[in-house]
Amino acid sequence: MKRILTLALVSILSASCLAQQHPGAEDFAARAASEYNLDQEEIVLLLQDARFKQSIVNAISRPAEGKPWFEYRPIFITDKRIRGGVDFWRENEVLINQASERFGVDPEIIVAIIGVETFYGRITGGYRVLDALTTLSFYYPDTGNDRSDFFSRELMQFLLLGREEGLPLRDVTGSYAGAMGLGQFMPSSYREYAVDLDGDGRRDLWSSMSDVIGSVANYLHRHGWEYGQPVTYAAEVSEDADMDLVTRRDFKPKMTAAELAGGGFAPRAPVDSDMPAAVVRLEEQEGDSYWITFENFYVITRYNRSPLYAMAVFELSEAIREGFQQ
Ligand SMILES: [Ca+2]
Repeated sequence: MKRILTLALVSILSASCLAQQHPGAEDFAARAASEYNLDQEEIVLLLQDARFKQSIVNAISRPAEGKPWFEYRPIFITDKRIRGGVDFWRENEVLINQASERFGVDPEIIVAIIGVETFYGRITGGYRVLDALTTLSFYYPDTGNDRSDFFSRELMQFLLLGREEGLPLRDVTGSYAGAMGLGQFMPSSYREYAVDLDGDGRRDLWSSMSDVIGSVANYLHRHGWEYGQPVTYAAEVSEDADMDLVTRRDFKPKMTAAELAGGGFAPRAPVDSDMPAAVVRLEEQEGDSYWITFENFYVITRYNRSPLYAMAVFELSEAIREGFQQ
């Protein structure tokens, strides 16, 4: 009996020794209470259980999207990931068809997003989301682009998600940035776009394949996916092309295909001349390649802002579709 008491005491003591006070956490908890009617005391205790992780700071300081295209592409466009996508599609064909029809999103894009995000659920991230969002809210590294406000908002959304979905906030795991489940939804996206497609009353982005596939499709649908429309075509670039037309940040098409052709960037496949389009440059091993991108390309960048990401999803989707149709 005495031994058990001693053990209990030791574990209480070590728990309290481990309790961390994060800079700004008190204010955050007060805001959670005043703005969202969350229990302030509970949030304080929850945040004391959150751990600062140097590995998360390191990971956010060197994202894969900082690489040139020719180094980024081989991470995602592999035979294994293509075959995995074909298998995933075959295994979930009924659900994928359902989601594709209901939300008007091409099936190969749903498959490719899940493939790029988590290798079809094989790698969903081993960080506690609580640790990830706390670290990035209160200890964001000096990278010249302070995103701590973004992560602080996501931390708040995570708390609200816990209340709404009954998620065990101390146990939920995800990526180093706090993205969750097979489709890697950030808390705000989870709240806004996840769907309960299997109708069991919960939106489960880990173990309900129906909810996972439906949620990815709904996300793309809500951001404006156009079924059956092209994502991007390679561009033929004339010698006197106007390089100021190349898009660097916002991939929302602002010109027409005809205007871009007039500026020296012609798509290598026929498109309507009034089709909204943009031009994207990718860094190849030798020189650059140029791509005419359309609304659907922009929609993929709503999932991840990087044009490299959108191009990887597109290329993977094409390869998977070919494999699936064989
Ligand atoms: Ca469900």
